[in-house]
Amino acid sequence: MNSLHHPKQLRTAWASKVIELFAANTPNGKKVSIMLEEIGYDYKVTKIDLDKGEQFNSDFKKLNPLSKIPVIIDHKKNETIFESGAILIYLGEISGKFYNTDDRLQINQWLMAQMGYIGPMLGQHHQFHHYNSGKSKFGEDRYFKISKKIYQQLDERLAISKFLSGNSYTIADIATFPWIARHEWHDIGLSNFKNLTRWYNEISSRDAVKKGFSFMKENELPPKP
Ligand SMILES: N[C@@H](CCC(=O)N[C@@H](CS)C(=O)NCC(=O)O)C(=O)O
Repeated sequence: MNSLHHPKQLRTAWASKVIELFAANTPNGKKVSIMLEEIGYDYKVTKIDLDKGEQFNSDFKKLNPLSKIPVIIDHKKNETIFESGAILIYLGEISGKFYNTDDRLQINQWLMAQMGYIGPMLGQHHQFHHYNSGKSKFGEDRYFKISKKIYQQLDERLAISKFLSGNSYTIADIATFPWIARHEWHDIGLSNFKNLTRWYNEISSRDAVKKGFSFMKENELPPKP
């Protein structure tokens, strides 16, 4: 991380960028870059190299005591926010976009479902199936089964609703999309889930999503179902 004590010349280069995003190229990082693109905010990205353990550096721990990305600093308001769901809510509130006051009960439910269930379970599936296959049959079977169930449940929801929380695209979709975009790792077959695929393709085609998705790797696109 190189951003907490910037040399003067660097500071002026991004001083006009109000939001600073500390992230890595992961689904949780992409949620925030996609949201920042969607609301059209100017932002600066500071990469935290998780493989090198930069999340445990004392400077970063001051921003997030839990040592996890993403974190944002809103330099204009002098606010530091960690936890991707809290960041999306904050950006939704200050921009007035994708977090409609009338729909908040529905949006909050689907956002919390992503934060407490969909993300953590698919994350465990990544650990057992993608990164460490062969090490624990119990872990592999358990999270494969739960991940398939999540695909099924999202497909059923999207059979009766255009987006997760209703008719509008919201921060609940923005939070969930980058996790489904790891479908190639999941080996579940996204294309077998018609409604989830329709939702995924529609979100993938948004310009802001394409831009936010490639925030750390030029031309990286959401993989096709
Ligand atoms: N609930 C947190 C989860 C954040 C999280 O797990 N971030 C991962 C990368 S996607 C991380 O920083 N891992 C580094 C570590 O745990 O050491 C959020 O949504 O912001």
